[in-house]
Amino acid sequence: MKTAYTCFCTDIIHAGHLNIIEQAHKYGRVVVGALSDEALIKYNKFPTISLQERIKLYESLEGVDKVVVQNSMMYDEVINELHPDYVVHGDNWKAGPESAIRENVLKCLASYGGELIEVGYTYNPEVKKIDRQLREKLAMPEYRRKRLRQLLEIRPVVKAIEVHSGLTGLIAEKTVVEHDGELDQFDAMWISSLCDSTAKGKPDIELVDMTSRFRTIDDVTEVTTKPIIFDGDTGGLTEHFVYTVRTLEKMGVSAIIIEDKTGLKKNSLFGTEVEQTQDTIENFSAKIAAGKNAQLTDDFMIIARIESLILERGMEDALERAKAFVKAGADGIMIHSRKKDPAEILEFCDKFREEDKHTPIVVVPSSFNIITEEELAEHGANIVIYANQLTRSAFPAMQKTAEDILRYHRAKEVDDRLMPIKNIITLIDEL
Ligand code: SPV
Ligand code: MG
Repeated sequence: MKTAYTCFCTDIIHAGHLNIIEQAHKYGRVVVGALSDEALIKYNKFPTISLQERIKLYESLEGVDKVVVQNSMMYDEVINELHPDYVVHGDNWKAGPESAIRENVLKCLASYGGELIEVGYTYNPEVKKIDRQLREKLAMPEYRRKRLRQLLEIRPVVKAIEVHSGLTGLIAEKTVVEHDGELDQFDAMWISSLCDSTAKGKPDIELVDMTSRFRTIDDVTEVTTKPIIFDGDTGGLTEHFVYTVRTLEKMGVSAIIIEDKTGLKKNSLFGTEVEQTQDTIENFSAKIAAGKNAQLTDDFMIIARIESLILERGMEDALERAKAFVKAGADGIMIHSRKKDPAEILEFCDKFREEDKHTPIVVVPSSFNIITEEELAEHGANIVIYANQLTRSAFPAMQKTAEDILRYHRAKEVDDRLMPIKNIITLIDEL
């Protein structure tokens, strides 16, 4: 009896999957691979049911003989183990980053004479509707909010990128690349106060009020499903902060990061060039505790950001604060630096981890951009935020286009570097 293998990465079975099983059944006994949580996430699909539930779901389908776990989106391991005579897949993976998976399957099968069977992908209105329902479920506040904590359990390092609008949200949501034989994508979004303010043409001094910041969150949540980490600046007055926590929770935001500064906040990357005042440990601990007391769910995280290295107050001060803020209830610590050399960040991570093995550490490698996510994770960092790169890449591109149109009195000269309108439209979902 020959074996036909197919891999599923879905929480809901629709006609398309049933068709693949039916086709596979014509070739032999059907083995279905259930993609592991970690592999699913890398593939830009977040599970809404557990792996065990997915296995049970696939086992219950008529025509399925066996279900195995596939631990990587690439097929090497599973094909080496099963040596299926056939791999059956929908024909919707010939273009885009998924074509790397197809290439991988073809290479594995060629090594022993296995065959790839491609089945016309069913994309009828019912399938479309189920796809949409799954996305909508992920976009709902109760699912989105807990997703950051789930990712911290699953991912070796959670990668967040700055967003400040629906469009940048879509870039964070949809960008997937094939690299080193793997697909990769961002896990979360960072609503930076710097970039949110910059997008509104305002300085990053807590001038853009919370109502306006919430409006940005609305624009982002409207078109995305990934979890949000909100840059809450100083958190403002404690009496106001508790309301901010409640609102963010309701909106489905996963975490707020507040920094231990007081008075007129300026962007940290100015360091000691501008006057900035660090809050006392007592005051800031009280703010954290009040926020934790106000939140309604266990999902939401309040992360304390320590400015001691930015303000050149020393490593000991940073570590003392970290310890105190965790004691006050902080769910994570963000340590920031504006040095190009990551040494002080790594020293902080190593020393903090000597005493605290679990509290998540967040880092923002804008200045110390030489270091990789993997190296940061080796020193105990759990979340890496790319805090401003989308804004910083868009701004000079727009400026140059404006200058060149003025220079040439027409737009022809700039056209080569513009995205065709058709491509912009493909980014935006139509219902
Ligand atoms: C932001 O992105 O707004 C931040 C990070 O707070 S930084 O600009 O590096 O201070
Ligand atoms: Mg900020």
